[in-house]
Amino acid sequence: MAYRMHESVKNRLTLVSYRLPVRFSVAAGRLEVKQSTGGLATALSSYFDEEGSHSHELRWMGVCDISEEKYRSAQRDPSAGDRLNSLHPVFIESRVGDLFYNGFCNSVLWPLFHYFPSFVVYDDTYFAAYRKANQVVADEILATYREGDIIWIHDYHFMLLPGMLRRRIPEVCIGFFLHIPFPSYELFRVLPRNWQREIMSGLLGADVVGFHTADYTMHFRESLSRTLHLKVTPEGVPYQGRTVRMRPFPIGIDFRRFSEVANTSAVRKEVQKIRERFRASKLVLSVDRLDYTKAIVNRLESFELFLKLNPKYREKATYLLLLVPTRDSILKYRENKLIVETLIGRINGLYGTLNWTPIIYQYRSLDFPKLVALYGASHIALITPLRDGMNLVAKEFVASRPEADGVLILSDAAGCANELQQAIIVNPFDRHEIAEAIRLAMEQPLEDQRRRIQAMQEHLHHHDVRRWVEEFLMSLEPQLSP
Ligand code: GDG
Repeated sequence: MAYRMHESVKNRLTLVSYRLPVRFSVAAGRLEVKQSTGGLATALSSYFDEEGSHSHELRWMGVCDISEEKYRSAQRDPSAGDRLNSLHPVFIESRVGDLFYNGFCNSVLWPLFHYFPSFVVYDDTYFAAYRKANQVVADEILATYREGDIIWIHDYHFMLLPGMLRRRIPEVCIGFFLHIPFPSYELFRVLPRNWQREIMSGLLGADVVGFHTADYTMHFRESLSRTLHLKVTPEGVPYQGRTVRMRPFPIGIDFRRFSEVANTSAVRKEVQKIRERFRASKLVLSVDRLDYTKAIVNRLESFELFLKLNPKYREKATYLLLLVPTRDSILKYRENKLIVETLIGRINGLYGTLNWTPIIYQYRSLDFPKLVALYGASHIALITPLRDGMNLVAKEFVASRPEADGVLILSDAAGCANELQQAIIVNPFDRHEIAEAIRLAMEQPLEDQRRRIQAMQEHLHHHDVRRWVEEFLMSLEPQLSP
């Protein structure tokens, strides 16, 4: 991979995230490498895949999808050498890995930080595995550490890691970024006290802790003062002889890539094809992992309410529901899938006609140009999570509109609602408000659409993923030795 780094940062950079930007598998003894989907991998790969200086070294550490034995014994394609060399897979023993990822990460932290405390599963073995997995990654970093390295840790999987590294290398430069919301203390306090304290002191091992929004930063500050009784100043938190800084860094997308791909003749043709196929009706689109935080049931019921209250739009609006498979080894996810699929069947049975299926449902992921074509072909993007750290899909839809038409309906509980204020902003719990927003979007005059989409495009163009990476890395500069 030809990675580029901010010019002023010369030191080697280690990114740490749960997933690597690629997924490995082995077929007929050969190592196969596929691009990962998912918000973080998409955003960071866009930036670091760019051509640029090779004088800086970058490596990306993440948990390997396959066992160490499989990985090491598989044959490699020699032409993939460079790309593979900058990736540093870490191997976690499968039982620990399961309790860590499906257990503590996705059955405790994920539901709690997204305000679903009743979905949290309490199990002491989960936290022990979380600690162990963080330690495995810490050991790997420590074993390969070079003086001056910058370590940029991503997301809720590794909140203990900054503290583990700091204890062993007091002068190490560490940034931490949380991609999901940091909840109000009223939620955080639900965790056993010793877990609260361990997580907080783990995060304080970093020099800079970043969040998507000012609200998440504020919640974190409050939880710090309530759990560790620290004095939080506007500059940061004095802790063990250092000052830990914290602030919002809203993530951007690769705006240029979306707007350019949306303008290619292949994608334009595909858009045309989809529009012709749905000539009689306007398309309402949503793209999500099939996760309960995305409130797909609520959204389907809102679409149904829209059809019920506005009979003139029957056969004139089609909802394209694209759901990406995710975490299906967790019971809550399997239950949610069943509920969603039953509901789709009921609504289609009730309202569908020989000429029209109200909801078209796909449960798979698409390749990038197909996704951009769907963004371009749809009239409305309906993005209504109950909680979402940022939500990149909303930004990608806006970036993929070459004619600056279309309408974005957006939940006020998505981090990006702070930035995309020209969207129709809704309360994701309120089905009536969402149904009414769909009606308004169907009727929004073209000049109004253009004014709103253009303003949002301008914002996204100036606050893209490059700027996000650079601002975060620059915030670490005071910590770097000259
Ligand atoms: C976490 C936070 C935060 C989706 N379907 C396909 C596909 N995607 C890509 C989209 C987008 C990404 O996946 C999803 O991004 P999100 O932001 O919605 O969500 P998470 O993965 O949950 O990420 C989130 C994010 O981190 C970044 O900080 O915004 O709040 O939860 O980029 O394009 N890509 C392709 N085919 C698909 O079918 N190629």
